[in-house]
Amino acid sequence: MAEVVDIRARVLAANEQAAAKLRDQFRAGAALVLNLISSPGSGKTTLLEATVRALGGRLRLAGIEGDIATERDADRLRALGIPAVQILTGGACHLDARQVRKVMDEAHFPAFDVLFIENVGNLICPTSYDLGEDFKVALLSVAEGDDKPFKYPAIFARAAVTVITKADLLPHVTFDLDAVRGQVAALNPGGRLLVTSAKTGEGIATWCALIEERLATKREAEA
Ligand SMILES: Nc1nc2c(ncn2[C@@H]2O[C@H](COP(=O)(O)OP(=O)(O)OP(=O)(O)O)[C@@H](O)[C@H]2O)c(=O)[nH]1
Ligand SMILES: [Mg+2]
Repeated sequence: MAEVVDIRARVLAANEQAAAKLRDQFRAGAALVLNLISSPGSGKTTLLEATVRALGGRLRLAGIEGDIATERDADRLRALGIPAVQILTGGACHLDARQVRKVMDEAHFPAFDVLFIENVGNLICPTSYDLGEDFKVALLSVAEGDDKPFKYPAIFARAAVTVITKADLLPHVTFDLDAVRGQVAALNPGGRLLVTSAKTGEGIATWCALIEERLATKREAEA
């Protein structure tokens, strides 16, 4: 058991080193980087599609998509005209910083203002792996149940922003939004919570404004 813990600690330490290098690289490029984490099907790629439609004309956006199989998500972003690279993890349930560095170093990745890294869909493994991002974004769709923040506390405690998705479905599902607000506030008092629907457009302008504000703040801090 002690050996397992030791190996895990070493893997995470190596990841931290790679993430620190990535963070330096992103800072040098004056770019903002978001790491999106949620269960499969919560609406990560759909939110990114809405974001590209809203912000693509103003900012240079790019995507890295993590999945077990298929290029589907990267294809969806490329179809909207932004550069996107698919990382296939070969079964692993999360992206790691080394994989992101490989994309940055080898793919002749074009310069960007904002990079969205969509992690492999689940609320558990991606939480521990720093990808050099500025902040993590946890997504929770209203169809998943209003008990999830307390059941998966690590991600909701670490994500600077929680995005509730599919708000258009609220009339059709049992989901106590106030209860979720309370759980997220308890786990992460400094965090933001946004309510969105990619279908109706609710909350998308607020989400895009948050991205623009965080990018401006980062650039001012580095200037
Ligand atoms: N009603 C409704 N459906 C949505 C919304 N956003 C996404 N969906 C649907 O939810 C399903 C999953 O959306 P995706 O964006 O592919 O989810 P994802 O989190 O990227 O999924 P993985 O990459 O597989 O983890 C699709 O059928 C979307 O059309 C929304 O705001 N409202
Ligand atoms: Mg997706």
